[in-house]
Amino acid sequence: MKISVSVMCMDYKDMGRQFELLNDFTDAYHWDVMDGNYVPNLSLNLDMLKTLSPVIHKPIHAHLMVTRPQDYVEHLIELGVSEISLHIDTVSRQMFRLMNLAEEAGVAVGAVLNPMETIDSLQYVLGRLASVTVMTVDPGFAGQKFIPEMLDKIAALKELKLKQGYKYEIEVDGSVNPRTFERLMDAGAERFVLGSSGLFTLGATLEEAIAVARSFIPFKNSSKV
Ligand code: S6P
Ligand code: MG
Repeated sequence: MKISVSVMCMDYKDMGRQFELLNDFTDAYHWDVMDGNYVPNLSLNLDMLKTLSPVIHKPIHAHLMVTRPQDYVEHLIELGVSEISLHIDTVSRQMFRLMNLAEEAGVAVGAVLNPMETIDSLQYVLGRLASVTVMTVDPGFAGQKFIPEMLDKIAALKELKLKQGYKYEIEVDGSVNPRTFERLMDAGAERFVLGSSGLFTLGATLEEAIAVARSFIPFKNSSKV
């Protein structure tokens, strides 16, 4: 069970100090890249990643919400990310090429399923993937409404994983918060992306928000802060 904090939801005025606090809390950072084309929004870019890497002391998972992931993969490898997650509808003609590139550089590869997409399309890569991300909101924005139908998709991924002995971690992204956490965990989610509703809006300060998050995340409530 792991937590991945969504960097896109941080307070951009105060990032250095926030990373200091979050380094003790999170298992990884979730780095959303949006190109304004695949989704109608722009988010974190690669220059920001380069500037901030000295204060980031946990693995970085890049979530590519871009029309041309092939323009990003090599740069992300150079910038030292640990995992790159690709939306399956952007890689149907290049999944294996991009996966080989990343894996040969020692970078893990994940696949992301939008709410309307099914597990079947991953049939030929499930055995190689380090993670499968189930989007529990449509991609593009923080602060959206949870899509409960995704609980069945998570459960099906968990069943398949156990049956076939696959190694992928089941990640959930979108509206992961005190209202949804238990249902997601019961369905089989293993890695939880915490953004605005699951962390940053939970307290008046980030210290307070982390304390609240620790109280509802069963495997995080024993440590400090
Ligand atoms: C959404 C993006 C997510 C958000 C996160 C926001 O397109 O991929 O990673 O940053 O879901 O969290 P919340 O609690 O506002 O939904
Ligand atoms: Mg994301």
